Amino acid sequence: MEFRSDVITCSGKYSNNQQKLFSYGTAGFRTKADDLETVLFRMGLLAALRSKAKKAHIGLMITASHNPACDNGVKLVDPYGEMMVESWEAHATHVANASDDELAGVLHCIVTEEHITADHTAQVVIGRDTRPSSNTLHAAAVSGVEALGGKVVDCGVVTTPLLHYRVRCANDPSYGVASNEGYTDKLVETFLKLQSCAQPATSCAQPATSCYCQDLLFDGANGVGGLQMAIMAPRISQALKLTIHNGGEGQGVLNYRCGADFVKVSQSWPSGVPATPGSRCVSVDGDADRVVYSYIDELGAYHLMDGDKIATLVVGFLQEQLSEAGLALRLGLVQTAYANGASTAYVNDSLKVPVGFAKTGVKHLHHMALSFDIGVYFEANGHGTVIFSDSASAAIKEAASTDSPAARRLAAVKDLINETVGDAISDLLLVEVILRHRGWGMRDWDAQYHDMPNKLVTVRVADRSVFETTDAERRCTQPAALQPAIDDLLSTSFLHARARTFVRPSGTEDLVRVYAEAATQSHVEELALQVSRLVFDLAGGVGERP
Ligand code: NG1
Ligand code: ZN
Repeated sequence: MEFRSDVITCSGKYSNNQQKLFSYGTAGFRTKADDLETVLFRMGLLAALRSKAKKAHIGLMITASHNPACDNGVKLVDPYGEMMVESWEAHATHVANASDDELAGVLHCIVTEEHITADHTAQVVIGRDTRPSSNTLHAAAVSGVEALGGKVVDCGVVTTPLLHYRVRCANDPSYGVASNEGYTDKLVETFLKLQSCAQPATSCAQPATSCYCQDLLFDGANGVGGLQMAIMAPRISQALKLTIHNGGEGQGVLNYRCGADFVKVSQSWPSGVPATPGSRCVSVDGDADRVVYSYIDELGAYHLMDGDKIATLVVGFLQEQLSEAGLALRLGLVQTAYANGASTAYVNDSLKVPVGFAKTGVKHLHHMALSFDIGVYFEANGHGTVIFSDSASAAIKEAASTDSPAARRLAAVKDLINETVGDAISDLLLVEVILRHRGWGMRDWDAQYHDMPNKLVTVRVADRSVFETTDAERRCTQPAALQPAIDDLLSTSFLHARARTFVRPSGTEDLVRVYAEAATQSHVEELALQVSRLVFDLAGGVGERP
């Protein structure tokens, strides 16, 4: 294949004039939007090559998820709607960082290494979020695909999970209709089917906390989730009465003091949503792939229901349905080190379902979940889904053809779930199905286990690449002095035995994260502070010492 320099720079329009180095991390490239135009053009080129290599549709999503509105990002999606394979991440980093003069050589190397031939026309499915910068970046990506003679399937402004769904359907029509409406119809119809078979919602004095209540406040983070929910809410109103807040379009700033990331990290109610005792709220993030719930009890106290609470609810439900349907399938949960210790103990000890630990980043969780017949995976921040093996799907389908209500419920639940990637909207509908099925209010759900007090803080260091971790990121091997110092701290008398802490470099931002969990909030505060200071002192902290 020929790579003329005027073609692969769009006659100089997309030149690499930057000193900045880009690295394709757990969520692709993510940084200030102003730095990304050439990167997006080049990811258009790379997506076209990946499509030729796989002879299939490839996805390209423009979003920086829960990050501030001034950021943006891009990630590529493989044919079955999964994150792009790790071996191509290095190609992405090389392509993004090459000088204009080096670029043709880098592209040639990829073509040779991946045995790419010119005979397949590239097809790239492109989606973008609501950020102001997404339009310009979209134009750059389209130009990149077209520069290599590829065709673009433009999904417009969509949630990240919808883009993953579109890629999957483009390559595997049996998964669903490959259009935005196809996705909406699939979720709406399956949800209404499941809810129409469920117990009627009862009315009681404190609906949101003591029994299932159809009223739900929706916090759209002022992003694309609000737009998608505005389409769906009227169509499901007979089963779920959603009131949309932070719906974007002039209602507020994207991800600012609202949305799933804000709610999870600050453990507080989102701004822009009325906070009345007895109300419950579901928050999604800026691109609607994460979801967390919150509620305010009758006494006015705030409660967070994070990804761990959702995971345990889903695992408990699937376990019960499998047993009712008489299906002996291997069910398992995959978590990360950030999972609250109480949730792990609940699933292991009370539900007796195996729990695996993967590194942060959904591709790692997804991969491990494939080892179960039915693998549930969730990050504590609310990113997660359920995946079914082919044999599990076949067994459920067969059982559903008999008159087993549980098997039929499982078959419908499989349709409701977006197996390609965590999907806030599909996940929240599943949560509602389970709560309704059980007649549970928020307090019933919350009572499954009590979270250990915990805290997540960040520390800036000169070079986060000096950090290395092991044991699913639960221990730090570099800088060498850090883990022994943390172990010393954990053995000191001010902490009880159940305290836990770990340090890892972020894969998406230029900082290091410190997580602490202990028996009391004051222990957590102290532990997080002490570990942050160790990181700062032993690993070249920048700015003010914690
Ligand atoms: P990093 O920045 O690597 O911690 C964050 C989240 C991940 C994942 C990615 C992708 C935490 C602690 N980390 O990764 O779970 O969601 O962003 O968006 O929430
Ligand atoms: Zn997101």
